[in-house]
Amino acid sequence: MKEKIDRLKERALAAIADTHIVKALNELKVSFLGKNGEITGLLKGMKDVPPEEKPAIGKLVNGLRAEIEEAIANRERLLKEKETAARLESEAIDVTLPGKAVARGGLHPVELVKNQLIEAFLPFGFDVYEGPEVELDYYNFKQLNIPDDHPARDMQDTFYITDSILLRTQTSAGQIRWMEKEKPPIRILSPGRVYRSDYDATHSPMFHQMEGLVVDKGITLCDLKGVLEEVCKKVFDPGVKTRLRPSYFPFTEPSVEIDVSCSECGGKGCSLCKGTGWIEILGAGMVNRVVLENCGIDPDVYTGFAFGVGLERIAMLKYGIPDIRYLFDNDIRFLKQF
Ligand code: 2U9
Repeated sequence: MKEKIDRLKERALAAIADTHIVKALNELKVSFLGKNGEITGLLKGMKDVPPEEKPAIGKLVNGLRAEIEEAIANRERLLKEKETAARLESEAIDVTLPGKAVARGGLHPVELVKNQLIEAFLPFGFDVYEGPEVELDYYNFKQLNIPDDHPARDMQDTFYITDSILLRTQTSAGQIRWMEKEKPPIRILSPGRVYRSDYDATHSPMFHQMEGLVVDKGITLCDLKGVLEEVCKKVFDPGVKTRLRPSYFPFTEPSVEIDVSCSECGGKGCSLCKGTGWIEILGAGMVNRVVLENCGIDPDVYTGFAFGVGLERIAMLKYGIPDIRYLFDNDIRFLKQF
């Protein structure tokens, strides 16, 4: 029996020392110390030991059990330490590595121009109102005094949805809605998308406009000139010069076009201003009394001025963009420059 105990001791300690994973160690634990394990087997064999040897052999078996338990516990601690060290090493993060930069978005040049214009107009007390893009012929043309035979009403120029519903060609359609609801004094800015059947380097079937409308007692062309000159100085350059040229729009009377002095040549004449020294920026005028009447506003009591500007055109001039289509290609190399 003593020999058996010695052999088991040798085998168990060698097996424990040779185990490299905790799971295998647990299996050894069961096979030596478990209910059906080898130590239990030895204890069962005690019945064959002569009675006088039983105390000494019992002591040896219990001593062996304690020794195996201790060896397993020591080995388990060692293996767990090794496993933890290996896991920490494999999961190690090098905090000195450079981080991944988060790409920052930016505003589209048309959005930039829109915001610059809104900011320039706000001190004059304008509200911002964006009307619907799908409009009635009634608001887009009829109420704006655009006659039935006007070329803009042609199917070639306007996107019709039905005979009386269309994609708005100007944001003034929304301003008519506002004028029908609100009483003067009125001061609104209407930025938004408009649609015209046009496509080349300076025209896109969808583009953005900012239109504005002021209606109150005693509004004159001087107010129009003063406000728009101030805005041009803010948006372009404090030293910019402006001039008004006579023009024609059905919804304004008189109508003007406003030019700013060419920033490229300072007014001497260059390819940008086509040798004139001036660049056309916006259209404007005193609101036609027919339009005021259409909206239930008495033109003998109230007068107003209105203006319209194409945002893509301003963005192209400000940032030197040669073709309007760059603005809609969404090429990140282009957009990143703003
Ligand atoms: C109401 C009455 C009149 C808005 C105006 C213009 C002149 C104009 C063009 C500029 C470039 C359109 O985008 S563009 O092609 N606009 O020239 N717009 S006056 O007149 C109004 C607006 C609202 C009730």
